[in-house]
Amino acid sequence: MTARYALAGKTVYVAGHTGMVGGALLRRLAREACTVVTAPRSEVDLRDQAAVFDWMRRARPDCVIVAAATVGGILANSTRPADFLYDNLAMGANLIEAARRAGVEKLLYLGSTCIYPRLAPQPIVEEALLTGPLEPTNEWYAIAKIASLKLCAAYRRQYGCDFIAAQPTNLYGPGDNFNLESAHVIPALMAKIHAAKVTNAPAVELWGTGTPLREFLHVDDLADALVFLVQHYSDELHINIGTGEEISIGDLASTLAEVIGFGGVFRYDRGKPDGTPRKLADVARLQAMGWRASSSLRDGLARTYAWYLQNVGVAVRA
Ligand code: GFB
Repeated sequence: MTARYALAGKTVYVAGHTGMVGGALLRRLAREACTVVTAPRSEVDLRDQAAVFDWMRRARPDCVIVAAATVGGILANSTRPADFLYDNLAMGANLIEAARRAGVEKLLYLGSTCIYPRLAPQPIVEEALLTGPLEPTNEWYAIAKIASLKLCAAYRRQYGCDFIAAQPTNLYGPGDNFNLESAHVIPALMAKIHAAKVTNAPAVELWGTGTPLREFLHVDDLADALVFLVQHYSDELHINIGTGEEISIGDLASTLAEVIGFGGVFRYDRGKPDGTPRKLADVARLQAMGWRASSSLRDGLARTYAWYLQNVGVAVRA
C-alpha cells in the first residue's frame, strides 16, 4: 500500500522513548528509512513548557509520536490522581503546541481506551467518546488523554496541522513495569506467579473478583499500528487500536500459570477494585484501513515471559 505520508528521509521524534511503547517504536522505526531522535529525560522534562519548546525548535523533527505519559495500573491511577492528570495534561499540551510552532508535518498522539465511558456499549466504537461518565479509577488519566486528543483535532481545524490521535487497548510486552504497586495486570501477575513458582508457594493473590474482561495488545503490534497510522491516516477522529478479542482476568491468570509453569491456585482479594467491567475496542475502522494485530495472546505472553526471565526475573530469584 502506498503511504500518504512517507517516512523515508524524515526525522521522527519519539517522545517517551524510555517507556515500553517508546522502546517498541524505536525497534519498529529502525526498519524505516528515517532518522529517529529522542530527548534525554535529564535534559528535557516534558512537563516544562519552555524546555519542550526549546527542544522542538532545535531538533526540528518532521514527525512526532507522543508516547510519553505518566502511566500505571488500577492502583496507581486511583492513588496518584494529581500526577496522572497534571503530568499528562502538561505533556500533551506542551508537545502539541511545540510541534505546531516548529512546523511539524505529522504528529501522532497516543491515548488509551480508558477515555471511553465506563458503561459504553461493547465493542466500543470511536464515537462513544464523551457519551457517558468515566470509570472512576482512571478518570484523571482519561481526562488528560481526552483533552490532548481534542487538542489534535482543534489544531487540525484551526491551524490545518496534520495531527492525529489513536487509543490502544491494554498493552503488555518487553520493557513493561513489573513493580507490583504501579504495574498493570499482566506484568503484576507475571511477577507474582513467577515468584510463587520459584518459592514453591501454593497460591497467588489476585485483585478484585477475576470477572472483569480486558483486551490485551502486544506492544510490538501497537508500534506497528502506530507507524501504519502515521503513514496512512490523516483525519480528525481518534482511532482504536486493539485485537478485537477479550479475556477475563481469571482466565488470563490461568493462561499465565500455564506459560510460566505454576501449578498452584489463585485467591481473590475482593477489597481491591475491579475497575471497568468490560473494555473491548471496536477495531473495524483500523482493520478496514488494512491493519490487524499479528500476535496471539498466548504467544505474546510467552515471549514477554522469556524477556522477563532475561531481564527482570533474575533479580526476583536472587
Ligand atoms: O491492568 P489494570 O491495573 O488496569 O487491572 P485497568 C486490570 C484488572 O486486573 C482489574 C485486575 O480488574 C484488576 O483488579 N487485577 C488482578 C490486577 N490482580 C491484579 C494485580 O495484581 N495487579 C493489577 N494491576 N491488576 C488501567 C487504567 O485500567 O488500564 C489506566 O487504570 C489505563 O488508566 C490502563 O487505561 C490501560 O485495565 O483496570
